[in-house]
Amino acid sequence: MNLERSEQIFAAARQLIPGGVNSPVRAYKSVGGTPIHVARGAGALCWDVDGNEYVDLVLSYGPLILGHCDPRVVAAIERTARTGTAFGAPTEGELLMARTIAQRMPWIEMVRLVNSGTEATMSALRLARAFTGRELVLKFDGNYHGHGDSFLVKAGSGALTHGAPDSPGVTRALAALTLVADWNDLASVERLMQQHGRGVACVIVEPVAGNVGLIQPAPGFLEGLRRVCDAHGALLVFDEVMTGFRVARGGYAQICGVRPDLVTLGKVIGGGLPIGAYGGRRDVMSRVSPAGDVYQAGTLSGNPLAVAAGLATLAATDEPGFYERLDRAAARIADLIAGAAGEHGVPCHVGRQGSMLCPYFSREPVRMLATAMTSDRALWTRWFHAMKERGVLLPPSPFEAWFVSSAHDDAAIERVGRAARDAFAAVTRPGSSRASQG
Ligand code: HOZ
Repeated sequence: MNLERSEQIFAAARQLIPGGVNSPVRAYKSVGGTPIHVARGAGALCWDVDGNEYVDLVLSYGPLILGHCDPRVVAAIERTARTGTAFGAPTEGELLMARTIAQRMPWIEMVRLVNSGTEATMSALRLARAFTGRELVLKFDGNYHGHGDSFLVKAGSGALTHGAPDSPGVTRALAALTLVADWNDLASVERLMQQHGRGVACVIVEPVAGNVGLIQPAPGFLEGLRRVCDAHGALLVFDEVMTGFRVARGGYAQICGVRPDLVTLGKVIGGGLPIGAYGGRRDVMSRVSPAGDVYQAGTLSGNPLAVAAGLATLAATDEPGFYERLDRAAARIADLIAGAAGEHGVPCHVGRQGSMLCPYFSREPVRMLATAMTSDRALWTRWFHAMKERGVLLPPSPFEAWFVSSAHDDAAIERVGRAARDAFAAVTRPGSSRASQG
């Protein structure tokens, strides 16, 4: 496939931008080859600067639940841009967004808009520390809560992909305040809480693990976290930056029925523009400045364009049957991938929650990080390139979830299925390994 223009841009970008990318998950460092440079997207498709067309299952890592350039979102952005892009003063849109979030997630009684998921989790942690008067945070191995210092300890996503789950630059003193338990293993949490519970401000968790591929919580795991937090006086924070308004109208908390004290959001609520939010119990959120004393601020927080794009996106997800249709589309993709793998003798389990999914090339179903790591990474890498060559764009890591949008129609889904069959055939053909590496 011709990637000449992408290669030229990438070569120049590497001189000016670390690794040539503005977020490590976009790099092809762990899979080899040149990241495609995208020229444009429409619906389920995108095109690179060399004119290659792809069915897009990256979808900006989650925000684009309606696909690229949904006309309702584009119209909202255009309309809003004509009235001004930022004011440093409150706008009515922010109230509408807060109301929309609180209506769909009634456990969010107050909410503060920020600019990214990272900001949301950092701010939630500061608030939990202030509210409880405690300093420790308990997180899970392989969960990723953005790049705040306290969370870059045994982190997933790009940190795991690129082999730096504990980032240099995080001070030892701060890292010592982060306890790490095994996700989906309540006993590991109970052990840590028995020892340190009186000092733990909050337990923060991805209710569905989406940064080590895609793993569903075991029955009772999240309920158990609620119980343990209550027993030790710690707050329970659900990081729903990925799952919020994506896996259900009310995020994963709606599905599991566990009521978190705080929730962090991002991605879908901005419809593809930068945004984040944290919210939850009124007594806790009332501590946020200027209502309370916990300082947190932002020049572009609640940005009118991001809010308009997010509101238009959320309104579209209100159509009857929206999430059911999305679920069916993702289920079909999961079936096609698993079926194609089976036809070619590749052991494969597809983790899926609604429109987020990830195939593991492993013999056992994946329940936690340790089993995710048993997925055949070398085979996955070859298959990733084979899929790209057949016009399907996947995240360049076996530890990133794929995303499906409402624009992924039957034609796009069947293209993914055909590509998967051909790609498995190519990578399992004797002597294929060199040919299919990008
Ligand atoms: N939060 C995203 C999913 N792992 C990653 C996005 C990024 O780091 O650029």
